[in-house]
Amino acid sequence: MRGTSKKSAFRIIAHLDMDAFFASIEERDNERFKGLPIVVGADPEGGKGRGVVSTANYKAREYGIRSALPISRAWEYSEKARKEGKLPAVFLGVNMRRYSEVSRNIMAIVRQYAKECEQASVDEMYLDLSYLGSFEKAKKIGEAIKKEIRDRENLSCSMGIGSNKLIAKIASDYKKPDGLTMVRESEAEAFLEPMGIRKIPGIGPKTEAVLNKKNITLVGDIKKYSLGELRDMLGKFGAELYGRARGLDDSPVVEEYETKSIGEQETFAKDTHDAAFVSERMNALCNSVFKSFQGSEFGHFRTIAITVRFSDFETKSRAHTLSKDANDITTLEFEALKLLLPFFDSRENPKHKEIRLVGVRIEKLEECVLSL
Ligand code: TTP
Ligand code: MG
Repeated sequence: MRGTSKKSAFRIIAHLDMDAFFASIEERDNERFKGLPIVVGADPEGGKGRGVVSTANYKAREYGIRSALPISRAWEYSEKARKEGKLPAVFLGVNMRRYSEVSRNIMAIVRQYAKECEQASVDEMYLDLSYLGSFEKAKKIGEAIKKEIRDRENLSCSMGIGSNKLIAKIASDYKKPDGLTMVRESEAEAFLEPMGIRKIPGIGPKTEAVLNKKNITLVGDIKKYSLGELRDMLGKFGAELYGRARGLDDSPVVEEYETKSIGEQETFAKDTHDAAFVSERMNALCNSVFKSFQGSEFGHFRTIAITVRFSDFETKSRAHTLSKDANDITTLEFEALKLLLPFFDSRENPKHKEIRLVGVRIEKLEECVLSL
């Protein structure tokens, strides 16, 4: 959504992101893990595990362990460290229920400081602090929020303050952990120019490769190209990038209807082509998701989404939104299977790759409302 009327208005936006969120909670709650390298994610199974790292604390990051790394690799890095006489990492499973609870507490603290807040993920939030009228005041509020989170939750976060969401987000990542970076509008372009292009939200490995081919490695390099040239290179996103490289972003902080979803995924012990097996696992996941749904405060779902990861880690998601709300397992299983079937033939799997992981998720959840 683009706010046209807000385009030229003076704004102060803050972005807050918790530090090593899942791992910090584990470290906080378990005296015996204090100061140790911690990895939260799939079971490493002594190096044979096939899932990935959700996150690692900063101590474990010193070993090269980070989000989305195969857990087997994380295990290798930890073993290597151990052989060098360093502390091996503590590997822990994901306790999402607890992290969501902490997330809710933190978001409630943050919401006291601004009327307009937007939760962007489990551990990040944007706040519109324009009402304060000055960056100096915004910085004081930023410090107060950090202190309150520290005092009440015993966790650290990093914050960025800027003239829009784009700058605020990049600034919060600038000094991690426990940082506070403020970038005024007049400083924004100089702040961005020396950064690697991956710092711009929306530039992933594929876009990076396209841009690298043109010798574009820093944000400043993007500015050497015209709007038309960037559009030729990257289509619609090219036009978007033209603005982002200049620190422009007029998207408002929107108190969105929280996109709640319930989902699960499973990495197979062995990559497979076996359609019957994969369908059976998908059904089992549907049943498990349905149980969580029944135990939740929600009464209906509208969207069913599946994820399939191939042996080379290529990952595809497909979703279907129903024409009306549903609340039954049959619909869930049927729609999930319908989305899955094209992955067994050339429609979604033209190279006939083996499947490594499948997942299912229900979205657009609605709370039970009593109707008269
Ligand atoms: P992030 O904010 O990206 O990471 P982080 O909070 O662990 O570390 P940082 O200090 O760099 O902000 O993600 C928040 C949480 O989301 C993270 O603790 C775990 C989860 N997560 C995953 O499960 N998988 C992922 O690939 C990523 C990036 C995050
Ligand atoms: Mg974080």
